[in-house]
Amino acid sequence: MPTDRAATTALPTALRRIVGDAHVLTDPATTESYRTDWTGRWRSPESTVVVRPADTAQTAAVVAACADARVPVTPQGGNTGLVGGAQPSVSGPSVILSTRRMAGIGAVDTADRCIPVGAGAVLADVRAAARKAGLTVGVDLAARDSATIGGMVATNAGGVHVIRYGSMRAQVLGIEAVTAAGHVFRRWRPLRKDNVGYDLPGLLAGSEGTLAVITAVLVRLVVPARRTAVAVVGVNHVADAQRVVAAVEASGAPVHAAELMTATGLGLVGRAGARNPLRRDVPYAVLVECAGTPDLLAEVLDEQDRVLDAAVEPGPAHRLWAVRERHTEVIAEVSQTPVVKLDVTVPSAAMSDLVAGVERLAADLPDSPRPATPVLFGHVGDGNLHVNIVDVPRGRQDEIVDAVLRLVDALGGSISAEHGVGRAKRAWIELGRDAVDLAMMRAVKGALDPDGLFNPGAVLA
Ligand code: FAD
Ligand code: 2HG
Ligand code: ZN
Repeated sequence: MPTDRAATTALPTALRRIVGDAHVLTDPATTESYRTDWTGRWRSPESTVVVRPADTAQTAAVVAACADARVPVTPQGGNTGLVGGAQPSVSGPSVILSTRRMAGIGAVDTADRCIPVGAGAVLADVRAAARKAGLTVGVDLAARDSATIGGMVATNAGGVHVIRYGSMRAQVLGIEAVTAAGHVFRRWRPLRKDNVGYDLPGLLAGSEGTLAVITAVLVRLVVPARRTAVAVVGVNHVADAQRVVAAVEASGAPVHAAELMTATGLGLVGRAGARNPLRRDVPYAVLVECAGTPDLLAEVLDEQDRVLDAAVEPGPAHRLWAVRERHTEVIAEVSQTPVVKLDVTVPSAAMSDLVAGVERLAADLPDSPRPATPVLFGHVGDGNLHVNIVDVPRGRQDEIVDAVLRLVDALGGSISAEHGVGRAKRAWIELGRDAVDLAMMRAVKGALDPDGLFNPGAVLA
């Protein structure tokens, strides 16, 4: 969207009138944390203005003011996204609309099992509120102390319990959002069934700030299992990890999580203080959480001849979970170059080929400054693997991303399982989405945001 210079100079003044002086940030030192993403790889220009509306009405007024000034708006929640989606990259003036002040959490509706929250409410706080009513949110992830519900809906976040409860889209019972025209769109009924026309809330889920600013969500809640058991199980092969998960499922115990780790990842997090609970070194480990008792889970594992070793505990088993959850943070700390971070799914039968293929590709890279090392982990029960490669030489990063994503496509997978496309994967969107599909997506974008106000440069070029 072309910008009118006179209007953009006046924009901060107009925004201050809407949200108050304290909530329009222009000083680059103050805006730094909003302008840099979690990985440190994506940075917005210093000229980016941050505006922090308090509620939906202010958000609508901010969007209208930005539209008048022809200045693009990038919504931002907790800024924990891993694909650069919350960092405007446009060279001209642009605005980050932070939702963090819209963090209100309403009363739990126990009859219809849901909770109304502002888009800026942080997942951990919403989970805590639900827990007081004996309920929980079906989605959980390691960034729970910062990730916002609005950001999680906007990315259709996955996390560790997708295998049990589905991803964030499935947790949306109602939604409120500000459109590019500055209108407030609201579907807000706690209904499990509602088939009147198109699923617009479902469309906004996963739209990554390109179609509307989500201001509030009516989040579905679920009844947590009364008892859970967690095991970290050592195996020789990826296929054996999949067999272990299938065996637990076949036992009738609902599986709540199934997370793959490798010897490399276990070694890294172990050196950072999260000790491998297994008594021997193993090539792969799978963390399985299921409803039931540790005795029942141990019984199932005892019957599996592929199991090399296992540590079983009653849930929540924080010690076992820490080994899995610390991967992202530890990987970021150890790499001497920006981590190549991909998030892909393949059909279950292709998972072993994916792992072997990534290891081959990394081995072909030059050992500079150190050998490039793949650290693979993730939600194996959903076919979702997080491909992280540390110490990839700076000049070879795009090449390895391209090779891995083409491998994923060739294996019939998806180049974005749960983190989204953002800016990081925009150049590869044609892999896995054909011309008709892309044309329909562009038509949706054109209809809902004809002037390209929201998050230009993310998702679609
Ligand atoms: P942000 O990073 O602020 O924004 C993400 C995207 O959503 C951007 O495109 C932004 O424009 C848009 N957006 C944000 N808020 C709104 C809004 N209100 N309206 C419209 N658009 C909006 N992700 C997973 O899926 N599964 C995981 O298991 C997982 N684990 C993680 C663990 C760690 C340690 C970290 C750092 C990240 C992890 N993530 C995971 C990624 C991240 O936490 C999720 O993508 C999360 O949903 C982002 O929420 P956020 O509030 O931080 O959004
Ligand atoms: C997880 O499952 C997140 O922990 C982050 O999706 C994955 O760091 C990553 O690549
Ligand atoms: Zn994940």
